[in-house]
Amino acid sequence: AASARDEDGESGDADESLVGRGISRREDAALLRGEAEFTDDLRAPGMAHLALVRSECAHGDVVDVDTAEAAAREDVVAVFTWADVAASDAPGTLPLTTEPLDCDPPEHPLLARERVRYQGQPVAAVVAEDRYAAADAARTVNVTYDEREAVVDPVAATAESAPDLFEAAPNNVALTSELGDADATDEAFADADRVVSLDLENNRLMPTAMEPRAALARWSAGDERLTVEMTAQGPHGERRKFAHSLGLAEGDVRVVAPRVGGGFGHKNTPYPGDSLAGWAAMELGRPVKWTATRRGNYLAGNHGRDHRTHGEVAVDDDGTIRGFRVETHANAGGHGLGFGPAMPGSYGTLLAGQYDVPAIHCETTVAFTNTAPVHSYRGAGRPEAIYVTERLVDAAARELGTDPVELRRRNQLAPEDLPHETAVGASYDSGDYEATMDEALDAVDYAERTATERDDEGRYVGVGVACLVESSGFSFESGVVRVEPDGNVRVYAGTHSHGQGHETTYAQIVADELGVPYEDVAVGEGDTERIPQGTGTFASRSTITGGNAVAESARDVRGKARRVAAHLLDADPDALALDDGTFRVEGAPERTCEVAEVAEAAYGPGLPDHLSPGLEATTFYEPEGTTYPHGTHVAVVAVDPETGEIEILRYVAADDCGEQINPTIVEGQIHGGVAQGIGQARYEQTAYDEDGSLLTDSMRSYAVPRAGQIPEMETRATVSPSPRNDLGVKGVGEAGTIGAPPALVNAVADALEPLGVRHVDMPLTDERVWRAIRDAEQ
Ligand code: MCN
Repeated sequence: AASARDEDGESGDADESLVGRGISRREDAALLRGEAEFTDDLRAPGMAHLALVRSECAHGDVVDVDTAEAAAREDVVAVFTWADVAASDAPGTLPLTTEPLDCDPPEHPLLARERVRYQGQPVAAVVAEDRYAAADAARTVNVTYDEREAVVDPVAATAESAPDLFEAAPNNVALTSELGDADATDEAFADADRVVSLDLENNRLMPTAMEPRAALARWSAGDERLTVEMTAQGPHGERRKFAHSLGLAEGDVRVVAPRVGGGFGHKNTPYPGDSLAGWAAMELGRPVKWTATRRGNYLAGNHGRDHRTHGEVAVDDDGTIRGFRVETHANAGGHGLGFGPAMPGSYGTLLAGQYDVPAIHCETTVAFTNTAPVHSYRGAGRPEAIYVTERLVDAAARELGTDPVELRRRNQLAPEDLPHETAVGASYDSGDYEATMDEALDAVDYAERTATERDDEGRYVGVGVACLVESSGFSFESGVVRVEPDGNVRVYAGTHSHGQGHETTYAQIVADELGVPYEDVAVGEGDTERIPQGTGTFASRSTITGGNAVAESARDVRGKARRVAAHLLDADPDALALDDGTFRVEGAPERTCEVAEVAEAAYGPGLPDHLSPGLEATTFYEPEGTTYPHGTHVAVVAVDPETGEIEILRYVAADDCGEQINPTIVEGQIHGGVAQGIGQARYEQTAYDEDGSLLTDSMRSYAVPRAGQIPEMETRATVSPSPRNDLGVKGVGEAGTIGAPPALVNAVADALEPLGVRHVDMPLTDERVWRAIRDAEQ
């Protein structure tokens, strides 16, 4: 990482560089002491509170919304229905984040028009003087529905007999996509010695951030501007959403995201609640706050995953993989939000995994159903893809009687094969996949392993390996570096940290690039008024895009600072070295000036004509191409054949995210991701009944793992710098959620192979595992 600052030889000493050091996160003290301000902590004079009346019916026509009792209650300011939104100047619908669809995009109204399509869809909004009055009044709103038949399963939804959600989308098909070469794949399958297939369900998940979604909207009638403080992963995207749904110019909306207590993908999508807070603030001329309840968040915050896949691998007897054929039905839910997990770019293009596979064909059908909209949850498409690949590779090895690791070795791309264009259009950049795999295998002494063992308690012990590739670095980001007149440095980026630690890592990058002390650099994100533009934080993109944007701005600022210092020191700019905030004239160490002096001069009078005032730079950075982090996760499990209970004995994650800005933060990201991956593999299952009622609408019924259910994990790292951006970095935020599910399912399949169990769908609850054992025995 030091290479980025070496172009003029200012810091040859990598040991002094901040990049690469695992310093503690500077944001944590305020978070741990409870001093950080979240949206719901904010108050505004005259603020009213908005509560949503959510539909309890998953599919039906709205016959009547009786608001009389609510409107008559003490402390209620107003009760709104779609008729009120329609009577205003606002369009009142949310934009779709992904186009084109196979059908005309069905609009998502802020409040249900004639029909509701998922349980939890907002039907009315109550605004009251306090939060409790709003919630109590919302309960008295009486909605009458003419119920329709519901469909919740994405395969069933596409059947002729299924009820249609939208006239414009026959058979509920929102989107179909095809990747790869069907003919070449057919040929590969015809020629191969064997075909191994699996039917896989990628279980539906509900992102569970500690903080539910919230917004505080203020309308300034004088200058007709809307300011919304809210839980956002990408404030500029939210600003676009408000402009679209409320009929405002983007420049007349300011979105500020203060501290945000976790996002995991579900605070990156347009929702009715926050737009309604904005709309109500404009209608009422007073600030309006909305904070989702946990149940509301579960009912209508976007869900993740939910794929049904038939996968096939064509393999020769010597273990050479000839092709993959994949057919997936993905659930879009009751309104399109973006279809993250089903988009070809994030799902199908990852299906080659780490392997040299000549032919791949993937067909995806995305179906509307009467369930909450499905969009991104940490990984959004990549965990689903790698799960398919790694389960198929494992199944092929078992079919051939080959060690699953040997089969992987045989087909893994070698460093000299990279860059490599896969049969589904991904262009891998760099990495030694086998070396990283060996790091993980060495940690569990894989080579010493004998055939499936039983432990002292008679439990079956299994080892599961999952090799992953991820895509990261999507789109552009803006970054501003400003040296204030007193020499302190402010950094702004269009990304948004809601737990990732950008305040620390961006400060490391800028302090290095600029040659100033780390303590002098402050990082700000999450304000559309301070930051020129932004794409936001998702898809492990921030370090590649935002990190490089602030690095480039810092380099520009340093160049300018050097010219100003040269003027002050009456020296040649090329004869200056900058370190720890001080410029020195080479060969004359007594001739120095501090960055603070340079800054004062840059803003003060007396600058020579060839220097313009100011010490600031803005960069719009777009990486040269996508980067592909990789890694291998290994799980060792023991399964009790009597009860189906699993114990994770070891979990090792070996990951490669290129140059690491902060190894401690990288490790923390992997820990968090693996915890969520274990949640998916073992506990979490979003359940609907056939009428579309969410059965898991609280943390009592939705099993997010507790700390005690997460084993100790061991991490290992290799470093393959990406040639596609200046810092040589790749993303790491999602590696854990990608690696853990296939590692665990492969481990359980390995443990239970002697019992004839071939596959168990996630979540691997005791009951499911026990049933799989019992069914195999019969
Ligand atoms: N990092 C690093 N060196 C690298 C790569 C990353 O030091 N080579 C550091 C980064 O500078 C940053 C962190 O690791 O501090 C994660 O960086 P990156 O991989 O760029 O991912 P993003 O910052 O874009 O974060 C997004 C990613 C996603 S997609 C989800 S979802 C997610 C996640 O990060 N949600 C999170 N991690 C989360 N962590 C917390 N605590 N809360 C969430 O909601």
